[in-house]
Amino acid sequence: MKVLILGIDGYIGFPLALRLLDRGYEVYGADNFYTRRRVKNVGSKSAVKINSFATRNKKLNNAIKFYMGDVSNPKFVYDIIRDSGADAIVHLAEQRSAPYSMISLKTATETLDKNIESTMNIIYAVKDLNRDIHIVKLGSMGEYGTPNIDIPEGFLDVQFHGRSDKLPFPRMGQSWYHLSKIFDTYNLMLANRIWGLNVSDVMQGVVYGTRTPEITKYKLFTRFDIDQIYGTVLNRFISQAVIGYPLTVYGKGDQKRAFLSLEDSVECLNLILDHPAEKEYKVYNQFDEYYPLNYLAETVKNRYESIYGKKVSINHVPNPRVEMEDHYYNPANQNLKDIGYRRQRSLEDEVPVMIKDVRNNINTVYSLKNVIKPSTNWR
Ligand code: USQ
Repeated sequence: MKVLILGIDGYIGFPLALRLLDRGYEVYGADNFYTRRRVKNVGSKSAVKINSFATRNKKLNNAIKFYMGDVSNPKFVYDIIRDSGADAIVHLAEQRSAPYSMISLKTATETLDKNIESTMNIIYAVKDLNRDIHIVKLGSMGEYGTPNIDIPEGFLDVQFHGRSDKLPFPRMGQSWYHLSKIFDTYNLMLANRIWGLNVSDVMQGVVYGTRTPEITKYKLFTRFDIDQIYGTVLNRFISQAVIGYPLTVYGKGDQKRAFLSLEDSVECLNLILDHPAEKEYKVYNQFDEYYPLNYLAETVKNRYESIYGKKVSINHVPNPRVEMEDHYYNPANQNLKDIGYRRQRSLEDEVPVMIKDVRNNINTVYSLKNVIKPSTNWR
């Protein structure tokens, strides 16, 4: 099978490429190295050392057919879909930071424009060039927000005034980034309804981790961001513990979020590719477990203290985001289990591995100390 990964240089894109190559897929990839540039612009870089894409691919005997370009450019998207002859496209090439989208009007509209445009380019190119292509699109669990009822997978059985229907679950994202994903969701749903496109829309939780078996095998790390804009919560907590910086829990810390390891994220995407949507719009809630942030902080603190004997403190900083800090949360992920998903790596498995990898890059982490403190405020 030929798979075209958009955003192949990214945190998930690169390990996914390694997995698919090892499993015998023909891998094509596109990137414009936007994340590398943006992270540099906020004074940061990957805390774990990574090679340039060219070096990575060279080490793989140039097994990845690479296209350099921007997926918000329609001509580029049509050209690479035509040239690759892809059977499936995995779209991981969107602006991925909620805090970035909340800096200013410019970053909000940039996020909305670029993300929506890229998905629309894929939709139209697939409709015009080959409607059999399976579109695997990375959405976000954050599209749902934190409603006071269970979260199903995309759709809700509704009874109203004596009638019933299955309707899209209300989306209540809490940043312009999450809103951009919500627009993608509705655009993909419509594309399926009117042209029968094959869509798997993946509502992914927060990913953590430094490794997959292929990263270890090829000794090719993926990026690992820890700054206040691009770093996600567990990756930040680990790095903070390593350099003796108090863990930055935002607000009360009883916010619950859905999480999964990098290994599980890559495995789930592989499973979804192996189970293509057939003229349907299918939603997967892609996560392993959900936890309150306090539980993550305590886990990192306890593991670090027990392995290294050094004290880790937890600091409840004023929440820079507007979000509920104590709420009901109960999302489903049955669709993934139905196609064979079984957890590969638990939080407890991953934390010590991450600590070790980050400690191996401790000087870089120290050098990023001044971009850890949250300074992007939703208010
Ligand atoms: N948080 C802290 N301390 C920190 C950083 C974050 O307490 O130092 C809290 C945030 O307030 C939030 C939670 O941790 O409640 C998650 O924040 P995050 O920065 O780890 O993740 P988020 O902004 O939600 O976005 C990330 C990815 C995004 C993906 C999303 C999945 O950047 O691309 O879509 O996770 S989800 O969270 O399910 O929407």
